[in-house]
Amino acid sequence: MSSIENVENNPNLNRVKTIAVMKRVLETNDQNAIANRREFDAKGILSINLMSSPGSGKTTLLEATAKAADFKFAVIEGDMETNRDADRLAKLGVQARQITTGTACHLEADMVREAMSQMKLDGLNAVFIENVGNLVCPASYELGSHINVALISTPEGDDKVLKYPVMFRLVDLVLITKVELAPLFDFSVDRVVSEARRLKPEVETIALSAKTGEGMDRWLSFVKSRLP
Ligand SMILES: Nc1nc2c(ncn2[C@@H]2O[C@H](COP(=O)(O)OP(=O)(O)O)[C@@H](O)[C@H]2O)c(=O)[nH]1
Ligand SMILES: [Mg+2]
Repeated sequence: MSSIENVENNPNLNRVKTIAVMKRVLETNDQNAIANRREFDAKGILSINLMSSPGSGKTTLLEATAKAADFKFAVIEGDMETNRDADRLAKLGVQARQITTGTACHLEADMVREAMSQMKLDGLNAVFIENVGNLVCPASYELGSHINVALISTPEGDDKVLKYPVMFRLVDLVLITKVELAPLFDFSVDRVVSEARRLKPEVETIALSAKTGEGMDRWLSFVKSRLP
């Protein structure tokens, strides 16, 4: 093997190269996130990034929010494939733009930027961004949102917070969803609240059910209290 091939196949060097590329990707993402935030600010819009495992109730929460909210909002939906979530919100008269990420397990700020450019943002009070469902990758990509929210549903189990510390250190609010099912899943709301506070003492927590309506008033008050 020539010395050039030796260098190119060196696993340590490849790791360094990968890290350098990732650093550039994240720096570019941060620039786009700053531009998104500036646009939200200029238009007086609160933007909220919803992150969770698939199926923990992000879209159902947005549907319930659409039925109860007295502020104007639009939704940016992130999924790897299909327009299903945007269609669910559009049915309720909410302006909803779907982003399909293909293979990516998270939204990036330039995807959100592109969606924003296709939306009517004037006159809105809030934009909810439903991230691709998982508790890992979305935590590494700023979108320009003012508030980051993690949802954890009772069927997922009450042990998840400390398993995904990067996510739970990032978020401003933890929503415990499907709370009416907590007894069925031996789910301790107190455990989740105390573990979330262990990672981030100032984090807010709300337990709610989009199906029974329990806790929805606290969620709506939380959002309204942060509108510009
Ligand atoms: N029992 C119950 N089911 C819920 C609640 N919220 C959502 N679901 C159900 O959970 C499933 C996944 O919800 P969805 O909103 O699509 O989750 P997403 O993937 O996080 O957007 C659906 O079958 C919903 O009907 C809730 O508060 N209580
Ligand atoms: Mg969804």
